[in-house]
Amino acid sequence: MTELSSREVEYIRRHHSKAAEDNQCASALVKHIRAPLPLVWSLVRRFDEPQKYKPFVSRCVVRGNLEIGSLREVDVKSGLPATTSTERLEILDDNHHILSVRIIGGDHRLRNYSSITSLHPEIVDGRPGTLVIESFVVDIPEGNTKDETCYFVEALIKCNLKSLADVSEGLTL
Ligand code: A9S
Repeated sequence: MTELSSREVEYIRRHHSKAAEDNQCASALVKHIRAPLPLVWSLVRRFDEPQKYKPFVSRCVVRGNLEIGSLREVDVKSGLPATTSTERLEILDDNHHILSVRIIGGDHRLRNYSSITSLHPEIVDGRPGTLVIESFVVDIPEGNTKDETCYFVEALIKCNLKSLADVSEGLTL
């Protein structure tokens, strides 16, 4: 991962500061997207349709409407070490463009997983762009090391952010 700029470090400190316990791992990933923030946010904010950009999601059902505490049942595609995940909407802030989701169940091994995604406007090559920062905290599963867990989750988030960039940039004229 490239070095973080002081601006990115400041955003992480302000919005993502979550200390990890000894039995947890925590990290943050950054993605610069060549698309305007409102477009990128319109995809990220859809707690009910993560499949709009997440490549591993095959289906998602939300009970009730989009409010803090809403739960979604996410079905993931075959070939992954899980089939379902139950996730709770923790933060959906349309003013500061912050989404936070906590995984509360599922047949996978990510216990006490929570993530925060924040969007920040920037200019890239003289055009409106979006800096996306996604951080997470998760328990280290029994039998795995901190490094293995961090590597596994970071790889998945990198795929999600790459896909978010591809979809957003593909929608940008
Ligand atoms: O979906 C996300 O935003 C992030 C992650 C790490 C999701 C991971 C996942 O959905 C799998 C892709 C199925 C991998 C869950 C909940 C558990 C996994 O093992």
